[in-house]
Amino acid sequence: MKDPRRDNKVDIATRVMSRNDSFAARNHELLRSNDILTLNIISSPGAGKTSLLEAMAGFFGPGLAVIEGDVRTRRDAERVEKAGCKAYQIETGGSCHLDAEAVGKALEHFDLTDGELSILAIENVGNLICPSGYDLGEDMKVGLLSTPEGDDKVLKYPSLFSRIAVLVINKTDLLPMLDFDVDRAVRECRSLNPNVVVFLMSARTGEGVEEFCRFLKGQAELEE
Ligand SMILES: Nc1nc2c(ncn2[C@@H]2O[C@H](COP(=O)(O)OP(=O)(O)OP(=O)(O)O)[C@@H](O)[C@H]2O)c(=O)[nH]1
Ligand SMILES: [Mg+2]
Repeated sequence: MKDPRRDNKVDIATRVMSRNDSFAARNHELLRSNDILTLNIISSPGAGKTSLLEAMAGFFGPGLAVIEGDVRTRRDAERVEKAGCKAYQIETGGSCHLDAEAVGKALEHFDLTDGELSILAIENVGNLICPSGYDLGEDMKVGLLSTPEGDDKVLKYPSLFSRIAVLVINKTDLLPMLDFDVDRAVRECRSLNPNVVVFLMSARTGEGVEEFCRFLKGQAELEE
């Protein structure tokens, strides 16, 4: 028997996603036409997204702009501004992910046309599930996995780890205290996603940050 309630849910979900996709396409076109490489950075809460952005601000300076996504507070935008680059905070008010419409509105707060900006990083709300399904108009999704979370997480959250272009394993300075098996996490990510590019990093000590930034610089130049 047909279940009208179920059909209704499927219909609504399809409409929400196609609405999001049309805003995402608009964002993508706007950013591409201004030669800006855009990253959608996704991880669980506390994996080190903002710490990485603070370190990236030291490398890119005003060539980097950041859109921050959190349920509440401007704390992350304040940290990134203090580190030296322009930031705009989206407070979702409860939603566990950013959507392309909110990012489109946030883009109005930046001058995209002055030629100074080459990289836009969007820090998504800390969550390994919900953000992975929403295209924001980015060129690449960057997934962060921090060592205290455990090396088993990749296959437990395949919707994220199968979609990322780059895997950053952060908090490598803690490896001597943990049983995190880097090879296992990388192998399992490659089993879902053979072309993923991997960086080992400690946003705390700075290890691996420059290598990651040089990779992004290369990507930004390639895309121009
Ligand atoms: N030991 C160590 N600590 C780190 C590293 N990177 C970040 N941290 C610490 O981890 C904690 C969380 O870092 P954040 O950068 O705020 O993490 P986040 O992913 O932005 O967190 P949310 O925005 O809340 O999801 C802070 O206390 C950081 O100092 C690292 O490489 N090594
Ligand atoms: Mg943060």
